[in-house]
Amino acid sequence: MLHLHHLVTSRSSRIIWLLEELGVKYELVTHQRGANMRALDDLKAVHPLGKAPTIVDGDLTIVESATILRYIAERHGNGRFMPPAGSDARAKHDEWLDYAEGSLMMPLLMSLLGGLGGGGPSPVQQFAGPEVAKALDYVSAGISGPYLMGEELTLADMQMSYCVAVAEAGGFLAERPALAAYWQRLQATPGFKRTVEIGGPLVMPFRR
Ligand SMILES: N[C@@H](CCC(=O)N[C@@H](CS)C(=O)NCC(=O)O)C(=O)O
Repeated sequence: MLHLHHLVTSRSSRIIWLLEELGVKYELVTHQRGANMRALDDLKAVHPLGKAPTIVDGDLTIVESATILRYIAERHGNGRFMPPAGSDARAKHDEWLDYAEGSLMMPLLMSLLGGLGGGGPSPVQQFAGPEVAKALDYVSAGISGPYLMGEELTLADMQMSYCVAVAEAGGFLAERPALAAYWQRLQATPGFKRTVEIGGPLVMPFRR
């Protein structure tokens, strides 16, 4: 049976969402964070990086949310929640799927964590701030219906959900009503609600 290694308040919620939508049987293994917010050694015993999400499916152990989402949708979901391979829509979908971690998360986290000391914008925040604004505006302008890809919920939305949750925690949605409304729609879906029931909140309250 597929095992999903889930770290509390983390990106692994994305995978719970997909598994629940597909009705795939899986075992959830929940890991706690240490005092420094890092994963504890029990996650490193599963994969040398000690990161969540990690899945173990038979002989295969893989990390990286986007890769895991694609793998599960293809292997266990008949390609559901993705536009057909080779289509323009699929290329755009995959751009969103990869953009979330490849370009958006790094400046977002730099901006958030760079401000933890207080005392005005830190050099890290000054560096990352304009990039976050550009990236979030790009996502906001790209929402092409209720969801990123239009009428249908896709893997791209599941992937983006964590980014938008972090953006909200950082106060970045206040001046982006379209992105805030998108986040409301995601949270209102039965699949997302079930995800939170099972895995808990995506992010912990953040002190700004
Ligand atoms: N790009 C990776 C990032 C994985 C990642 O950094 N996960 C965090 C949780 S949100 C983690 O495992 N943190 C624990 C640690 O770094 O010790 C993905 O999308 O899966």
